Amino acid sequence: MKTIEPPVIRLQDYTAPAFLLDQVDLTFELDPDRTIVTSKLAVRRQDGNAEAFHLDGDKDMTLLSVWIDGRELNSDEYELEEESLTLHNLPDQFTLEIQTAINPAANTKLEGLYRSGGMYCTQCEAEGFRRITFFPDRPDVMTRYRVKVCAPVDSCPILLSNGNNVETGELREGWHYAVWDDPFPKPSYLFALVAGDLAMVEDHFTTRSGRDVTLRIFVEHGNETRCDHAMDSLKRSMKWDEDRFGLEYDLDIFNIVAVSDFNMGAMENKSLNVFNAKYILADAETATDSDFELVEGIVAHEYFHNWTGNRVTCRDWFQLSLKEGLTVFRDQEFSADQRSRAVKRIDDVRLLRARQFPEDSGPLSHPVRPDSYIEINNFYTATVYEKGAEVIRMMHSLLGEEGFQKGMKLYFERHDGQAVTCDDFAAAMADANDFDMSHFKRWYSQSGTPHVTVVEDYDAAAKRYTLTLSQETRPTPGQERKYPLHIPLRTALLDSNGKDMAVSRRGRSATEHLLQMEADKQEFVFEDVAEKPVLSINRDFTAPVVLHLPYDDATRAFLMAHDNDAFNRWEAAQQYASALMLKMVGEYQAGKELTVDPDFIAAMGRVVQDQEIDASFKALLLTLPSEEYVSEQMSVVDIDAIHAAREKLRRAIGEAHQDGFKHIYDATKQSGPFSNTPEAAGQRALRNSALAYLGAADEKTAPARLKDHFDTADNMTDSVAALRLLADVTAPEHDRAFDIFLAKWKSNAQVMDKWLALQAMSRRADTLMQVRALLDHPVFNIKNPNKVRALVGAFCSANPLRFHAADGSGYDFLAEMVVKLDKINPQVAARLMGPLGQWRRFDEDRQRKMRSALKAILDSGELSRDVFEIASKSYGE
Ligand code: B3K
Ligand code: ZN
Repeated sequence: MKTIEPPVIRLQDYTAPAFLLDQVDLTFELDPDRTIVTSKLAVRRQDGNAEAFHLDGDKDMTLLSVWIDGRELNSDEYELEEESLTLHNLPDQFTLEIQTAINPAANTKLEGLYRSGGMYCTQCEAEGFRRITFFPDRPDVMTRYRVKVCAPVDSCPILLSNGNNVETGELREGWHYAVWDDPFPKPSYLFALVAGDLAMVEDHFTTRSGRDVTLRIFVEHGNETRCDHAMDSLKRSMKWDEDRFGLEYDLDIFNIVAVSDFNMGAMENKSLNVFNAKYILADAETATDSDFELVEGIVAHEYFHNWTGNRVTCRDWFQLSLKEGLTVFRDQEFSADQRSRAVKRIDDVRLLRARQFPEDSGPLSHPVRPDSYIEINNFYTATVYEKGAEVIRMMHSLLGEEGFQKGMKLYFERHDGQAVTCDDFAAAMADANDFDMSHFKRWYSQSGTPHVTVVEDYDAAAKRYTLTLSQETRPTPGQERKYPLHIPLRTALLDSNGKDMAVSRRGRSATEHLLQMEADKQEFVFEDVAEKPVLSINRDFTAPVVLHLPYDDATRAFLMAHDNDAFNRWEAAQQYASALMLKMVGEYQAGKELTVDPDFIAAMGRVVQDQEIDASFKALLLTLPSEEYVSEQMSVVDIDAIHAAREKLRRAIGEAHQDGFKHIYDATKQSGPFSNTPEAAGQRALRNSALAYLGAADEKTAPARLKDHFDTADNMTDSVAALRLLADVTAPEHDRAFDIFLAKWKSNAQVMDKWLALQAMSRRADTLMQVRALLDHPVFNIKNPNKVRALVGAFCSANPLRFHAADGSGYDFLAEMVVKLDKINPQVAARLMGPLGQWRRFDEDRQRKMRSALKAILDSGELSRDVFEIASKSYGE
């Protein structure tokens, strides 16, 4: 390995900052190749023993001059290294001025100040501010910012930064400036600057205490009409945060800017959120229903950060989940309150299982609060975000809504304006409720997904039902020994009619009980249990665990039909289907004919016929577990077998219930203008699910049927549904539909991302060849993260059948792309590598090929910290 191993940063080494800042004044003279940044810091010694003041920097930045209290330092009066500037012999209080030159046009890492489509924008979280100026770039240094932005009027009529615009004016020939002052102290990662020629959409929101807030969304000219949904989502988020959390917005202005080149989804910079354009722009013609939901969820998420993240921030980056887990929980609750709660919960659990569970059982497994990292950008993970949100949700289940809100109130009373830790959050929850969180907090420090095994016993004579639960978490890297966790499980017992029985536990009679498991093995006794019950446990997925239940198929079918907890109804269907698919996998591997269980087909038939359930929930019940989910349950993944089993089952369901699906397809056709209400979206989801089953049932007529669906679609959801299925087909209809789509939408970046991804996810055998050809297509651009994720990301992460081709061609392709991308954008490159880290789960031949792809990356020359960390941890010993 040629890379010199970069240092490991550890939580246990944390020390408080030696110097604090009272004020920061920044001046930017914007120029594409040479922007001059002047920073003036009012510095105060915090630690009397501290000798040196350490400022972070970056090798892409040039230091021009350093001044202390008005005197310029000679170069022998400071230590300048590639990534730092250190000052010695300092007074207790002083003014430090630093001038740097940076090159936004050459910044392909998209961290710090960069150019995107002719505008200037910034991304500073986590450590991008140090690419703008030398600074104590750590979240526990909070201060007030005053920012002067200078630029030519014609190319940059719009000049934005955080806080309030307090001054504007003319400068030399053709130049102007704007001064922005942010009254709220903030860490450097929340700094933002945007300048360019942008169109603006404006609206207003009046807070409950009467503050009139101006809301503005800035987009490229021509996109003004595509902001309505984002603006509406913002206003609903502001109102919801007042109603549910009692939290109001705190400034007179809230700006959002949409940019085309962005590493992540969006960024919560104080009063100047910067978004990946993909998560702002949405209209009936170009956005799918899932796009509408994502825009709503992400706009809400960034807005909610204003309190959970900005007003109270993280002490250090190990505490990232303090703001992310909590804010994800808040955005999930917002979306649940806006649309179907059950459907939202199921979607969230599917995401957790698809992304977090594999992460937690693989080489990159880490606790919600990691203990160490090489590159913090690698820790914006499903564990920190989604499992972090589950940890907050469990606190909510344990304390109830009222108790949880009491905890939130105390958290803000104690910590507003501070940079704090996950322990501080848990302490506020504990103290406000007089609840002992000491055991529960292990969820923050222990990695891995607990497995809970359930054994039941019913004593008919005593009318007593006893559950014996045991928990086990398998070892993860760096954590050999695991301890029991505090696991809340909402539970009910169903009678033979499928109704929740009133049963007693510890003298309290109720139809639902929250079991709290704390030991490795524990008994839970229920009294007054009139008949042998059917267990419904972990309702609404109260705990993020894997359950091992003593159910047979008949019990699963019973719960699928009767459980009054919608989540567990869906879960029973999923478990029933997974068990069946695994059995079929066994048959496939033994070279036998695959047999389909008629009882399962009949159970699905009852779902098809059910008139009571709403359309979106029905569509979910009809969706078989993904190939990835089933893989998770196999000791050695056999993608071909899983694919064969799933296809066979889909065909059997489609054939058996053709009439029912035809009826659904016709009955759910909508007429009149497009509507994006949850009801209308539900109808579309159900109709497209019926379309898929009809196609599976009759492969001969499928291409024509799909092409007809495509031709008659009057919205993006239906067009994409048709293309997704046509993508797998080898027929003239395939090429025609993809060509028509390209011709119609080639100038729309968001739609072209879909066009690329749909082709990359095709199950056709020639997919990798197509993907390679698309790398040279004019709509592809390797410097644009959305395009890379749409083409390379979709192939490697969302097309297991072709990515895991037996000849290793998928692995070699990914290695080649990672090496190439690492030179351009390390964050994007590192994020593509996840699938290679799963090598231990595959057969020996694939293991060898996956590891050799990782080795090729490690041996390719100098690597970024980002790629080095993921590749070396994934490769293993
Ligand atoms: N906080 C940002 C993510 C920043 C990513 C830095 N690599 C978006 C969010 O979670 O809201
Ligand atoms: Zn966030």
